[in-house]
Amino acid sequence: MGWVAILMGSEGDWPTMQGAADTLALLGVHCEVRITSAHRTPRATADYVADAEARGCQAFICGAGMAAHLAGAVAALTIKPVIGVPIDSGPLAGFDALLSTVQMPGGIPVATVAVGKAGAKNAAHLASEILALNDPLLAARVKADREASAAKVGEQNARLAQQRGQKS
Ligand code: RP5
Repeated sequence: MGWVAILMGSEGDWPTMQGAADTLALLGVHCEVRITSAHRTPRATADYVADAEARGCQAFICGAGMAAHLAGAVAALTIKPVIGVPIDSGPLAGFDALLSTVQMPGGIPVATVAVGKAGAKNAAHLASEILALNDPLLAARVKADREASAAKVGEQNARLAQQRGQKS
């Protein structure tokens, strides 16, 4: 079965990126997590991408803040899907990271998700959906997770209706 690499530029990104690891675990997708920087450790980043690809990595999730070039640098090195998570770690609250991650030149795509924790979670969902294209058991788990998420909304609606004494 394929697996996913979660990369981030600094240990300060982990509280955000942990959501991606937790979501992959929930969906039964194996992942490796590494701190590696496009700017501070460019050669180690390139070496890791080559090694991960050789070991069967199917998608890369890259989180970075500020001048967030990690996802783009990884995308330049692989034709596996790369998902970028902009992180709000700098004084510009993630807007800098969003633009740095999303504004890739044509031909080198980075699938960019929302800034911060929702983005990290969605990166894991998107990676799982990509792997599920060739894995029916994973596809069933992804579908079950969607259904559980919808059921939660239904429960919230019923609870609110009960509090307000109205029909749900
Ligand atoms: C980026 O710069 C990292 O992804 C991090 O979000 C930000 C700040 O890193 P530190 O200076 O805190 O290590 O490269």
